[in-house]
Amino acid sequence: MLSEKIYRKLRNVLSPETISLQRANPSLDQLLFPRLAKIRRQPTTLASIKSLEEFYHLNSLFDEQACRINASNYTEPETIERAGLSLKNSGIAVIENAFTSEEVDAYLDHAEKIADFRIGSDSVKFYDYGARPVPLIHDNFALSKLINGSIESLCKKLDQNFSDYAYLRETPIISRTLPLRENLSSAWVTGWHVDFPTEFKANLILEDINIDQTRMQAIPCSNHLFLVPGKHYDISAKKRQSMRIFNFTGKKGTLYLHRGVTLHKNVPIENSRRILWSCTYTIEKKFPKLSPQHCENFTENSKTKIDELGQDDKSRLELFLKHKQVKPASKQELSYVN
Ligand SMILES: O=C(O)CCC(=O)C(=O)O
Ligand SMILES: [Fe+2]
Repeated sequence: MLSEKIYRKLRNVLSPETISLQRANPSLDQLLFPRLAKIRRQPTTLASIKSLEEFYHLNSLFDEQACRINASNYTEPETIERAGLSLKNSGIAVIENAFTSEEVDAYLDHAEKIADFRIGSDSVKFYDYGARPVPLIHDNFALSKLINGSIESLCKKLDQNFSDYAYLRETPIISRTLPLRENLSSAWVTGWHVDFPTEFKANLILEDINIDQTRMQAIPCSNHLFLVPGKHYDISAKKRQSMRIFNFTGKKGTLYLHRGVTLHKNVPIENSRRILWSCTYTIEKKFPKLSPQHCENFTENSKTKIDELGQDDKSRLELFLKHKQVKPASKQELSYVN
């Protein structure tokens, strides 16, 4: 027990929780975080891990056109193919006009009633998720082909034998972000970080986001680096100027995706509110992050809809439908870094 403690202390000295990206040592980190290194070697988690120099080069070649895909210009399979490719190359993808304004309004209507979520409410939390999840019966986003198709397309590109699913890992939420002076200090997400390596996040913009508003940023092609979840990677102002940084802006109905291995952060603008539908997906069933209460809420009144789903969509919902049999993962199990 003691040796474990000492090891962690030593590891923290060698690989601090806050480190400049330029000083990150991926080779050493692969030795210090063997569990993470093993997961990153899975074919669907990465293609190959690149050095910082190789990454800077890829980043300089980043093509914003390939990343912002206007769904109105393509068939659905074409959009999915492009999004899968963009996720592979740069770790991010944006699908404009993924959903119509009417579809978004219909969802918000239910959200106001069911989640007791009022866009204009004056909660002081940085993130506010409303009182309860909106059931699947009113949610046409969670199982949309644009999301699971794009993730599964990426996985097939990384591993031609891939035949699994993009499972919903958590209950979809409406996430309202409202940076205020008094909640900024607790907002860990405002530092550059990566999420779980096998996780994918889908966000749907429910209210237009402009460049001068609270938004997410990501570093294109950082998915090729070996970065450790739970750390903050500082990037100096000077370095930022020479790097391509992507801003997740867009009109209502724009969908954006990022891989857990992609470096990203929130850019908080005081008093500038952002409203998203948001959900995480996983390609492995091992790590559901579900509360039994949220599973009940999400599947409430939705039996007919679930019964009518095809077998593939039923599988994508498996973690919810079988949640009573699934033992919730412990904090330790949920961490990839131990
Ligand atoms: O709020 C944001 O823009 C960043 C959120 C984030 O870190 C995430 O979705 O993983
Ligand atoms: Fe994150």
